Amino acid sequence: MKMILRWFPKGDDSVTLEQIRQTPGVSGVATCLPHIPVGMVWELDELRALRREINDAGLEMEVIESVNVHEDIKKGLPSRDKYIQNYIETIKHLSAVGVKCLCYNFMPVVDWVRSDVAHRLPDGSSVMAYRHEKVLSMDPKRVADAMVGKSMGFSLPGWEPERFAGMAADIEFYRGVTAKDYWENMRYFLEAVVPAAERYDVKMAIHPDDPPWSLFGLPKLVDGADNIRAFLALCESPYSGLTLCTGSLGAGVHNDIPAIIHEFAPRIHFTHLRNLKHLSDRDFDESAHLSACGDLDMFAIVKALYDRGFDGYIRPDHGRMIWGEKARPGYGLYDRALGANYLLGLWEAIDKMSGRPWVSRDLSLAAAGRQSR
Ligand code: DNO
Repeated sequence: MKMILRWFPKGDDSVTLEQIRQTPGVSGVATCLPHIPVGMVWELDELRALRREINDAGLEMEVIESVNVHEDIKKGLPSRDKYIQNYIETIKHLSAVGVKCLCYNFMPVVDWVRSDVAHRLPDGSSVMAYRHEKVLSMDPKRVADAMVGKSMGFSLPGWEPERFAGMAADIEFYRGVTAKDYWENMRYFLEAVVPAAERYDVKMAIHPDDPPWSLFGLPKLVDGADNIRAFLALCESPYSGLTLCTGSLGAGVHNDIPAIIHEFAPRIHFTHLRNLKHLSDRDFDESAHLSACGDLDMFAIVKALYDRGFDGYIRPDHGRMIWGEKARPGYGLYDRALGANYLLGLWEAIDKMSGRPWVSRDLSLAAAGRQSR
């Protein structure tokens, strides 16, 4: 298992690589090239420069989050083949710079959705929040404006401005797309891309839909155990796997995350661990990582990963904004660093009590790797 943190390059992050390196137990970052328009090839020289910057800071770049999937692929348009070829070329380049895991999603038009990205809690911290009726009362453009408007001047991953122009027309387009068509478009993409992922040894890890229910009449794909099972059956290769995002799946009160881990463990390559507190079945506030702060039992989640021999990547997901920090919503330093060390503490305790400790070996290897650079 490797603990990593998400980091945004090109000066678009308040958190520095040096701060990440000083966070105990963190060996690398999940990163991206956000300025490259969706559908275009990520060129090798840019990737090499990014890796150099990260390695020079003593960190690894083994995970990319995300290479977004062009809407024409999700829509199944004839132009999709050109974008699929570009996606494959990007995978080849990622492999050449040592990337091992690629997180992506297949959500149509909009990525994750919140009604508020800076909801104040009584203790003065702020979190991202979701109020179902409020989201339903707005069109996606207004949701986007509300989210981006409170994002402290940082870009929001998945809410790139390039999406906004075509949003209304895209949503209209999907009115004519059945769930069956959408699954077929997904299959077409996987059948083309996964052989390349195998060839270049890059594990694909689809991110669940967030929240895990349909919005604005759009199709949903990865929202719980049944659809995860159906998704993984579309392409049996271990290179077509999952990003297990506890916050996304956990927003669905029907989802039993430890059971999902037990069932799909060999296909889980990346995990986003965070907690949330429901106000109703469809309303929630994100919360601090601790089990006591939300509805998810983080001990049971980490234990399930441990028991199934998880050896992929974990990152603490969205933290609260605390201690006066000004950062991209969900991606400040302080609460994610607390989260990382809480999760590592759980892992170490479970590990030591198991009688077959791995953690000391993993962490000392990570430390040794850094010293040798
Ligand atoms: C939000 C993130 C998502 C995620 C993508 C993966 O904070 O969890 O934007 O990165 O859905 O493709």
